[in-house]
Amino acid sequence: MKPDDFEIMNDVQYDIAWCPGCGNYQIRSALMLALAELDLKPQETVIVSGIGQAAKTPHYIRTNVFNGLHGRALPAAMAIKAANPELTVIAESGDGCMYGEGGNHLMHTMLRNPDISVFVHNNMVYGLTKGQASPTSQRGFETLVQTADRQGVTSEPFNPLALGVAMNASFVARAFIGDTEQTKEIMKKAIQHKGFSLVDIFQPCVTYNKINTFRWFKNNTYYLDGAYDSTDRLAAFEKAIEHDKYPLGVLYRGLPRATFEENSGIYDVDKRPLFQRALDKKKLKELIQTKVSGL
Ligand SMILES: Cc1ncc(C[n+]2csc(CCOP(=O)(O)OP(=O)(O)O)c2C)c(N)n1
Ligand code: SF4
Ligand SMILES: [Mg+2]
Repeated sequence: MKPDDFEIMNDVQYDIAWCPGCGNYQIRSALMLALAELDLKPQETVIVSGIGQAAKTPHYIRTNVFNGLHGRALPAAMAIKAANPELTVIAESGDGCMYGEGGNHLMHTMLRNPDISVFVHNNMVYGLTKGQASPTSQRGFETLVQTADRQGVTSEPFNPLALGVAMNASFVARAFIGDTEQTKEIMKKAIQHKGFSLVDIFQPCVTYNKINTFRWFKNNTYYLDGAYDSTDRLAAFEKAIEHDKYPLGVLYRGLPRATFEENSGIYDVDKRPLFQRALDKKKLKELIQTKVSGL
């Protein structure tokens, strides 16, 4: 496949509603490249999102799309994968959507280990709603709500990678979209990984975050070197809490384990995806009646 096979503008023409210079453009490009290089077909790929600037990404890529409520991408992504394991399922949203409103879903999805990839556009701000602090905003970050006279944001920033390692998420990585090539490579590894994968992607919001700019991310990140052992969980935790400079690359890979789809029992006997099976209405009715009468 070629990246152009994922170009939605070949089918429909509309404006992309992101500011000029927004990091989301490169994330879109990196993802289209990753999908093409993995030879995935648009019709076999689903991108699921919530609400926000980042969550618009699937609208601008030619694949299947499910756009859920704010913070609710992951239950939908998990259900889609369970109903049709043949699909490649990617959930994509912002730091506010995945780590704030959707934080509880993130935690439990990590534990359940569905074979999906989660790409979080982390610009350390709520972009869509015009610049409020997000869970990953840094201490001292000033907004119209977290004002200068109150020293801006006063709480500790949410650490998605430390959470991932603590929850034994099966793949935990960080990328910086100033480097499209490396981001694409990390995305490919995440998609190919069997089980849940989280990639936190540093992405500047040029309009509402004048602190964490392209230059800031470049000066405050470094790549893990070839000697780093991503299967060492304690080393991964140490890397996850580094903040003098933030490490980029695959921080952690857990031991191979069963996915949510495998554990659910749906495919123990019948290997066909759920959507190919005829619905047994009588059985369903009986099941509902048992549940209702048990209330
Ligand atoms: C239940 C609910 N709460 C709040 C909102 C308002 N809202 C929409 S997007 C958003 C934050 C988006 O921030 P983020 O996920 O970081 O995405 P970004 O725009 O920065 O890419 C909020 C609070 C909403 N749509 N629904
Ligand atoms: S407000 Fe920020 S995140 Fe949203 S499109 Fe503009 S630069 Fe991008
Ligand atoms: Mg954001």
